[in-house]
Amino acid sequence: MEGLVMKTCEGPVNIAVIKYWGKRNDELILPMNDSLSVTLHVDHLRSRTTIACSPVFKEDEFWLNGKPFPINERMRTCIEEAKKHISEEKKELSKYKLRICSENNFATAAGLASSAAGFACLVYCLAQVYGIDEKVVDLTILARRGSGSACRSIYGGFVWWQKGTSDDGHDSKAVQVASEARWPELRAVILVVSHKQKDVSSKDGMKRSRETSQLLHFRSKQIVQQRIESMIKAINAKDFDAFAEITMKESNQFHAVALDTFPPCFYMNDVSRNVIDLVNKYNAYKVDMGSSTRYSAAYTFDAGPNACIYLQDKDLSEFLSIIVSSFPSIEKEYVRGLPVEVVSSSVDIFP
Ligand code: 2P0
Repeated sequence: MEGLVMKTCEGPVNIAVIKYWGKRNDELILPMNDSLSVTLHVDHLRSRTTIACSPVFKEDEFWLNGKPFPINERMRTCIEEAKKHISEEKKELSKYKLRICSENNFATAAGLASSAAGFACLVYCLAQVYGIDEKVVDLTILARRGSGSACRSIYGGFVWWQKGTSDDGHDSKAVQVASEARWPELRAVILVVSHKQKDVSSKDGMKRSRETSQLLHFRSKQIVQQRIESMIKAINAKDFDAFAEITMKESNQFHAVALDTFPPCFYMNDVSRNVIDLVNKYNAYKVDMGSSTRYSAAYTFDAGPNACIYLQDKDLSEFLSIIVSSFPSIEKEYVRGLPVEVVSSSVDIFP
């Protein structure tokens, strides 16, 4: 097709160990507090997006997982913001319509960071199509306009989203704290407890929490910054005890905020709570067996019932065998990669 430009990109999922919850500006997606995450290996949980751009296209069109969808407001913002930074030699393309085709290889909107991978991928792909110079334009800021957590999926490894203090959001961006090579023994096990979409979206849940949860305001002012500093120290020192304790306390506090929200948001279910119990028992068992660390595994849950368990390579096969015997219906896929070995179930434990 004459004048056709086409690019395909992949975007990884990230799982926060310091949680983002609550915006100070809904339109610009400016968070109330900093957050920090680990980016999972792109070969496993990922979005893949192809963008085609041609003078013959009559309108912008979008397909997600093979079905047509209207282009929503946040996608429109990313496209318009990307066009502002189009390179001189690609200027002509800004007049052409786009066809955007995305697919996720994991449960969309079930608390598995689908919007993070999706928008990071969309923005990265737009940057390729439009020849945006990444040295000049911070793609994390563009991705943030699609979905807050997406800014952290622009980088691999350990990524810190700094909330910034400006009103226009120019300093609300993500930076890499350390690459995946910093801690190659770290693994993540993803347990897909349910593929169901969550009842309350993150966007609506956050808004409700900001309006009703005193705990959210206390946490964002008094607790998060200290935890960010401790977490960065833990990552740099590869201190699994510190990493695990902060990760679990953050998950607990985020879900406490969800319960403190009025009416409350319930993101975990009974299986999620069983997973927490199992991780605690596993940690106690390892101490009994003479482990030199207090923790051998750390759970974290986002806005859904699915679990992410961080642990180190040496404990992976033992932990997996316990998971398999405790949750016999779970199916597993193993993927080697950085910085995590992801194991996800492809079935609902309790559909
Ligand atoms: C996080 N979550 O830090 C937290 C933990 C869920 C719980 O980021 O409205 O989908 O698009 O900015 O990014 C989910 O929030 O929300 C999220 P928007 P997003 O990963």
